[in-house]
Amino acid sequence: MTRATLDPAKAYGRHPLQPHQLTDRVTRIEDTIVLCHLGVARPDADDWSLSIDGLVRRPTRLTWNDLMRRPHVEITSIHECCGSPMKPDVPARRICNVVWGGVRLSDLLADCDPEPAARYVWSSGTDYGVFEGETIDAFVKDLPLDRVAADVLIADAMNGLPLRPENGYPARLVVPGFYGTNSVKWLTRLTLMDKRATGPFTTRWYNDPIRDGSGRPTGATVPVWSIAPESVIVSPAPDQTLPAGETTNIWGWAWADGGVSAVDVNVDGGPAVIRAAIEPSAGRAWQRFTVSWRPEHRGKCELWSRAQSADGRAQPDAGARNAIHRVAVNVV
Ligand SMILES: Nc1nc2c(c(=O)[nH]1)N[C@H]1C(S)=C(S)[C@@H](COP(=O)(O)O)O[C@H]1N2
Ligand SMILES: [Mo]
Repeated sequence: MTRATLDPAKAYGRHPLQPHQLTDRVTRIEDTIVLCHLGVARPDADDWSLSIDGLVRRPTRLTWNDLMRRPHVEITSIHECCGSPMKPDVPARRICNVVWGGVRLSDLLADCDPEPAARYVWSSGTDYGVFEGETIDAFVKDLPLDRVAADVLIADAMNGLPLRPENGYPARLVVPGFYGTNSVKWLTRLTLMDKRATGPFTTRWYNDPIRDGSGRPTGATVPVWSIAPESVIVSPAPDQTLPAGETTNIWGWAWADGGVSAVDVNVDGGPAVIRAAIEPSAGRAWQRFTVSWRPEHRGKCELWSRAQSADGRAQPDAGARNAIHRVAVNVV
């Protein structure tokens, strides 16, 4: 296939909503985040194909029509950009919750007969250019092969509509539960390999330092794959005025790869927390939490929420991309 044109061939992103504006359970398409490191590629569906090769006994190439003929599923999932790979300590809060439509990668891989030595799936997009001074032939990411069975998709739709160019039209990878960076847009090639991908987006960038108990880097790193527990307070909004003595609902969204088991909310700056009511984890979607609160003392007050993942991790106070979200309100 011919190389996609890039328009414009420079980084492009959108981050339309702040946490207090995330009132919809499913984020409207025009409100979703967008992140393109190398510009928006514009491949034609007629010209598009997806090759699956590497450690497989039957390499294959799918056209757009081949993909369309496959059974499609829908998965509602949190979609989160982890923020700048150079700033793993800064919460970007670029999040939305969308319905992906597409074909299960596990179905496609079964036809290719992977070899036992295969452990990772390398995924390439057609975009290219320069990022952080480095010339990039193609945006290449990877994921563990054993994750594919869960619900990895070759997606061609978002919220029931064809993908927009900036979201990866005609088709992209979606790895629900992993940070957005792993979901390669304008996907054209999947390669099964026995080691991690060698390009800069999997070696130089998107590997977080592991710190010891006192916060010092150990020298070891962990790939930016699995989404850490996180929560945002949607209501009240920052600087909102709340009447003293009246009950108000504090609510927001919480999520983590594997689901959230608890959310604690703090309303008075002290150590005490209120355990929020939280809806049960449903697939990959974010979960609504609620606390009812009757403020007594007039003045400024800071609220925060802390989510705990089903596997027992909790949001840190600060210094991490999933640090707790604080909202200052005025009680009058
Ligand atoms: N081919 C390609 N895929 C890509 C990117 C990219 O620059 N090129 N950006 C990644 C990043 S960092 C994120 S957060 C998500 C964003 O997906 P969206 O723009 O559809 O929200 O796409 C990922 N997939
Ligand atoms: Mo991202």
